[in-house]
Amino acid sequence: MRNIFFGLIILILIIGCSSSDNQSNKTNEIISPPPPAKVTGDLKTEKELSAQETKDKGKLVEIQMLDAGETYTYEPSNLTFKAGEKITFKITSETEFHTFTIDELDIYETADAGESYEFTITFETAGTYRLYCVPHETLGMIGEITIQ
Ligand SMILES: [Cu+2]
Repeated sequence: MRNIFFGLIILILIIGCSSSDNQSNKTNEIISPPPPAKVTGDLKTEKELSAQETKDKGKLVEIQMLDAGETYTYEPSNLTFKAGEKITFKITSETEFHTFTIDELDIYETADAGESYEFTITFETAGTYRLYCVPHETLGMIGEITIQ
């Protein structure tokens, strides 16, 4: 009699546990929201702002300013854009200070060793512009930006 009683209780426990497991799994599947990209309200506002900023920055173009092995180059060094196109450049210096200089457009931007710097330019006038690095121009650190 006792054995039957305990057996019943164990059976009830097993059924109870498994059914509650099923239920919780189902519930999780239904109401589990996608993980939020950012958790707090403040950060969400920041995210919205940065999305707006990104929109206003136009197209992102990354340029590596390389200097390893005494070879000084922009990568890429030749770029073509359309007149009126807004470009945000992200320049990154490898291990030395470099500049992103275009005399005709009065552009002089710099990045310290190992650092990146972002700036936005809207190219208004078609033409071919000579890009160079002030300290490394004579070492061949030059490029060309063509605006069509
Ligand atoms: Cu340089």
